[in-house]
Amino acid sequence: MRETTFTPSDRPALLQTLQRIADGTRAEHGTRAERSALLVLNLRRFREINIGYGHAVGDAVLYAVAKKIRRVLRRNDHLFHIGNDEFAVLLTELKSPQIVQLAIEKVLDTISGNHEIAGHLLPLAVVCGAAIHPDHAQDPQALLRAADMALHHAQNQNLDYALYDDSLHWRERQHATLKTDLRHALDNNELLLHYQPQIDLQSGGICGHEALMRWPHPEQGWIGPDVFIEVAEESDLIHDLTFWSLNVALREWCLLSETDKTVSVSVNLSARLLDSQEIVELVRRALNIWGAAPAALVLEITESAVMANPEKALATLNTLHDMGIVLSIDDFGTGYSSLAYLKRLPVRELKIDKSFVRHMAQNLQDRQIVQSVIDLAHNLEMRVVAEGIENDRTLTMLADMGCDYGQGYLIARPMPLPETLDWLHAQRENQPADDRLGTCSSL
Ligand code: G
Ligand code: G
Ligand code: MN
Repeated sequence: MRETTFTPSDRPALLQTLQRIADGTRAEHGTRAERSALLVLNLRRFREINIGYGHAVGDAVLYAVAKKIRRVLRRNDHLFHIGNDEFAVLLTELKSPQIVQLAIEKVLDTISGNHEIAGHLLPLAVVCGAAIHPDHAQDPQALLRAADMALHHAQNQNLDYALYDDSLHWRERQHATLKTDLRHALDNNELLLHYQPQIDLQSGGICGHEALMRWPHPEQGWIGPDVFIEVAEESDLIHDLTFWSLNVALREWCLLSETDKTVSVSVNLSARLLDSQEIVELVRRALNIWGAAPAALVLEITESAVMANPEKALATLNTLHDMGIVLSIDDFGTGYSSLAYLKRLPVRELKIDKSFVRHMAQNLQDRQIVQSVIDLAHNLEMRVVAEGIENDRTLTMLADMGCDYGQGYLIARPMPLPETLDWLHAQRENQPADDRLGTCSSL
């Protein structure tokens, strides 16, 4: 087995070994070929260790990890240090592909946990991607790429490990194409914001609009944000996309709020943006460009985005709150909120997820959950928005239950800007100011 050195120089050695195996398989053509598996391992949070404890401790961690991995390998397996915080393990002469999973679990088990290294107790973990030769790829570069793809998949999906399969290749290609198209769409201003109005359930007045991104793709038709936001989140594109949406929403807010400057515009923020303060700068710049009042802007974040990294999210949200921006927790009830954090968050608004609202008129349990969220929000001095209102009974019920604001297909679907302006105009024409709710419920 090769000695592990801590310079990223073992990649050529890995490729050479893979080549030998590929040649051997070809020589054996016709007989039953032995399988090999390539595992690519990435040490989680190694950067933080290096920054927090210094490079000497970082190196000691790499030595310790290599030693531990080697201890669980068989005599014919190989270990390589192929990058800063990356190792590769080559398992040879596999009797069956099922053994790969057991081997991966053995390697992960030996690393994950607290280890005393260089006088520090350090929590370690690795994430692994694996591909099998010759099943997934024949030549060394392709096999390494397949294992890398599996690793990325595991990292994106928050898994401990992933084994390559053909759908990953397909997904990766789809994503790569979509990413290029999205970049192009952004540069050529082909994206749009649609708006869905929110009404005050007590007075019936219009209180805001949620901006929802839409992408009319030239070949694939309309692509929804649930698809392309994920693509954007895999790179820095999410920053540009967010800056774009903030700018467009604030520019168009001037039109949406023409007759009433207390009307707000809500923009959805990706979870990925809460981990750093960069979003603060984007928001500040957009507000400056359009001279908009911070209080007109509502930023929606999902509860799972906050809970993924509560301390960092809290720091970012506090800064945004101090700027005067209204923060809102979206899809409330679908994540795992810690009430201890909820209490500490500088949040002014809770949005009850539509999955509780849509059927609440027929479902007692949903109704009870909705009432509990309304009470929780009010006790924490937050206002509460019900989304997914689809029928009159739900609208009336929510008003009676003390819910502040409502949004849903009954009131209006998300609409392009011109349609939204027409809708606003029609609302003003048709409704006496004191009877908006009545008219709304007959929409
Ligand atoms: O509008 P639609 O139902 O297709 O939205 C699907 C999901 O995409 C929703 O969860 C919504 O919050 C999210 N979404 C819509 N527009 C944006 C946006 O501009 N940025 C982000 N991050 N998410 C958005
Ligand atoms: O995750 P978020 O709450 O941002 O998602 C908002 C999405 O919910 C909008 O894009 C819209 O398409 C969808 N939506 C809005 N109102 C309704 C509704 O009344 N019923 C349903 N099923 N979906 C709605
Ligand atoms: Mn939303």
